[in-house]
Amino acid sequence: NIPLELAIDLIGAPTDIGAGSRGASMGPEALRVAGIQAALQGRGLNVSDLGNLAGPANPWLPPVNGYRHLSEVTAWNRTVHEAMFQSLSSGHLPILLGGDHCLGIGSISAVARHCRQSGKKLRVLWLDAHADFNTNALTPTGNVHGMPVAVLCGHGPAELTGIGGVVPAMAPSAIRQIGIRSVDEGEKRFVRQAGLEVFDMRYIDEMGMRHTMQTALAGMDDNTHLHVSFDVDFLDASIAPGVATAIKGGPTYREAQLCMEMIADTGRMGSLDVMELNPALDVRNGTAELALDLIESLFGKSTLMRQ
Ligand code: B3U
Ligand code: MN
Ligand code: MN
Repeated sequence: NIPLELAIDLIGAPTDIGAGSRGASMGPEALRVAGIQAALQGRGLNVSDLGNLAGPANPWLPPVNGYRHLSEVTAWNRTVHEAMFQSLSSGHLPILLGGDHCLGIGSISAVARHCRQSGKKLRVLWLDAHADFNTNALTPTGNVHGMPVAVLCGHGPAELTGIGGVVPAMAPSAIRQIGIRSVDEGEKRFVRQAGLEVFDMRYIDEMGMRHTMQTALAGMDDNTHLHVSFDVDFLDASIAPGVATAIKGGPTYREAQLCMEMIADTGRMGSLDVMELNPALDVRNGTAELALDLIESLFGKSTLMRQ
């Protein structure tokens, strides 16, 4: 379903500036060591590794006004935004190698800007254990990786909500959250108030991954740009230890594979974030290898029987 002449750009964002543990800064290199470029090239795709973006170091300071490292988070997100937007403008499919999930702000604001410019409809799939819908008033930690969805929907500091030039960068109705199982109390109320469409683990348990994905992907057409924001802590903690906040009760290997395969079947994925991979907490790079296995499925590895 993915055209073979498609050019893919790998963009490394080696920072843990929005996280509560150090180590996601090593995520891009772990995915390279796992062989991401060769694996996707082996699928007949034309893959360029654009190397790593640069940004401020992590000063590891306590939150100020409910945000940790706001100026550094802003600098990284501006850089990510420009790199993602440039790749999309060239007609390429960018894969952002995170990096913690605060960088979803820069990434998805760029995708939204590209969609406005090209007249495409935006659909975002947010694969995550967390809703990432905190604000500085609601957050228990001050870590901005718990806030990107709220910021993209216009709730947050002006230096972050304004990164794409239009506030809000996207409407809550453009996003589908899948795999959610750890949401803070105030955050829960805010998710409901905003009307986010959430397919939490209770929903997946009751309805199954197949129905979940059919519903989450419904209503897309040839003019839809599908962005996948894959927080590796989406996966069950027992199969993916290499993340800062591993949460039990997540999708199994088979459920995650089906999720990725059904995304591939749409043929509409135009950009991807792979976030929160933390090699400092991983075991022999196994979580990076698992993430790569699933990324290959996003590009149609397992759909040989369908063409
Ligand atoms: N909701 C918590 C925890 C969290 C969110 N995202 C991650 N952790 N990775 C918070 O800090 O906002
Ligand atoms: Mn996340
Ligand atoms: Mn998460």
